[in-house]
Amino acid sequence: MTLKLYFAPGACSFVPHALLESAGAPFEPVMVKLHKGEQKEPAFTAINPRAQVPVLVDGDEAITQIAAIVQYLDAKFPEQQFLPRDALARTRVLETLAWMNNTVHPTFTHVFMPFKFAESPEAQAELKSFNAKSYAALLGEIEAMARKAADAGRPFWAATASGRSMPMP
Ligand SMILES: N[C@@H](CCC(=O)N[C@@H](CS)C(=O)NCC(=O)O)C(=O)O
Repeated sequence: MTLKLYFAPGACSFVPHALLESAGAPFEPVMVKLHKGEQKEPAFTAINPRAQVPVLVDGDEAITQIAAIVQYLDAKFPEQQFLPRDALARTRVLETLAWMNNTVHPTFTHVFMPFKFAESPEAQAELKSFNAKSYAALLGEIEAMARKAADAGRPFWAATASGRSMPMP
């Protein structure tokens, strides 16, 4: 059964999208136009009631949340070694992935979609400027991580078996 990935251009769904591409696995990419609100249409909420991409569909199963999808793809394509086999190295990748997913990404969302978190224009403006500062600090942390990896001659964060780096959301 062919895997299906519901994705949106420029969205965090690029993480499993890049993994599927690098695995060379046959999969069907299904584009969801977020700017047109397609994620809220019944055809999509029947697949993910939370109205978000990415969704990986394998047979009758619809899997959401990047951290879960990444671990599923790692189990499904073990030869790709998307995640390290060594327990500590694997945990470090998941630690960074969790932080990107639960801290960096939501901070970014507050900057670019403040209307999701407050109603009044004043509250939205404050959310935007406050989170822009937090986001700049987070980018600084990411830059430091990248520099540390480069100095150690390692690929940025996680390497796949093919030598490519695993992208983070
Ligand atoms: N924690 C979720 C985050 C998913 C998420 O925030 N997806 C965004 C795109 S980056 C989305 O679909 N947003 C729909 C919307 O803005 O209405 C995951 O790991 O999958």
